[in-house]
Amino acid sequence: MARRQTADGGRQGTTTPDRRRRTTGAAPRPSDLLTREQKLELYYWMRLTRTLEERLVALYRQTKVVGGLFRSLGQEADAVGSCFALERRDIMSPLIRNMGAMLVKGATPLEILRQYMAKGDSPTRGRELNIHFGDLDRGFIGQISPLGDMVPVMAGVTLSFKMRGQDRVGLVYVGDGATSTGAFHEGINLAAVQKCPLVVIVESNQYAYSTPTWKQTAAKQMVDKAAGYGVPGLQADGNDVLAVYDVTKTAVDHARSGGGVTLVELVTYRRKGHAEHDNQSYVPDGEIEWWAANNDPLDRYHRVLQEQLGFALSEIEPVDARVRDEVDAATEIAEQSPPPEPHDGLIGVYADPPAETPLWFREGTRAAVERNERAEGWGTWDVKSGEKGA
Ligand SMILES: Cc1ncc(C[n+]2csc(CCOP(=O)(O)OP(=O)(O)O)c2C)c(N)n1
Ligand SMILES: [Mg+2]
Repeated sequence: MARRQTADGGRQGTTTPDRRRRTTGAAPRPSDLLTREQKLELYYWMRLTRTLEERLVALYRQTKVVGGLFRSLGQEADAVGSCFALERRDIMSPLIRNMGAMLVKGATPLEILRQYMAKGDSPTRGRELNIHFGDLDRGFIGQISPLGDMVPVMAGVTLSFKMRGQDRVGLVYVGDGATSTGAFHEGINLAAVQKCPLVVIVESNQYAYSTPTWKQTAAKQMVDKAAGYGVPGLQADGNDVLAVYDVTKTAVDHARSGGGVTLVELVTYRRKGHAEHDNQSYVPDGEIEWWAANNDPLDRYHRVLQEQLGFALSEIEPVDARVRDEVDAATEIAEQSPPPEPHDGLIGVYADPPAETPLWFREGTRAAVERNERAEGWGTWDVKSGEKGA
């Protein structure tokens, strides 16, 4: 109960530099080895995530988005910093708040805009919505909604890497709520026992829908759950993109070197509701405002770039301008995309030409009933005459 006492849910302590150093291990930190260009690139991906989501909100209000709109406002560092620790050949399994991770892995703003607007030339041709799409060539898997279920899927994916002797790592995102599902437990347990090269990222954003974390798990912090599976647990300030990168890179290196699973908890905060329709009436007064004013990941990294990493404003501002231009250009194209054709619903579902003869029940309802379902004299239908019996 005590964790709901302060405006930030008792999390102010996680933002201090001291804590970052304690949770990410000995110097030099992995992020110290990033080039200047890569450090600016981290800012680019976070800014792109935010601007693209803001554009989606505008489109949503114009009723151009089909279905729900899920934001990662305040969580951009968590998605971007973690995915940035992967190599191109690695596989990542995102959730609705990991658009930033998908962008890092190569999803484009145009694809995402088309997908949210259910356009005919979107990655799923309008058959799925929001960021529910994947591309194994680029290393991200299409997500499914049941919470925690991608953990066993990624246990299988990474077990296959191991059995094939491939130098590849998997990373799966779950929310704090998803850690309370059976699928999470079974998946991480199997991966731990099999020493799969898997990183499990738990995004502790303090809520699952309208349920605060303390109401759905008695664990004090998600990282403590690692002990139950016999795997290392690391925790980082999820609003500090360099700390997120450091802790994830440590876990990725551990997996790549044969060490197996690491559970990584990223402590952050969901500043928007579950989806755009959610008015957040269940959130205590002042909590969202506290995080917006004191712990915004973009504001923080903007300051770090200037005050600690020696970037001039004249180097940062062109990134903002580039992002604006890219999102504007993608929106213009996506808006002109056509809606799906009815037959788009079948493409990619059935093999063409069919690998097998069509199943009997597709040959015609009446014939199928006559030949397969009703024995002679059964019920009121007379098979021979094709008429109703007495
Ligand atoms: C097994 C299952 N139960 C319930 C739901 C409905 N549901 C969708 S999202 C959500 C909350 C998710 O919370 P969390 O895992 O913390 O992720 P967050 O949305 O905070 O990123 C719920 C309950 C679901 N998709 N799957
Ligand atoms: Mg959550």
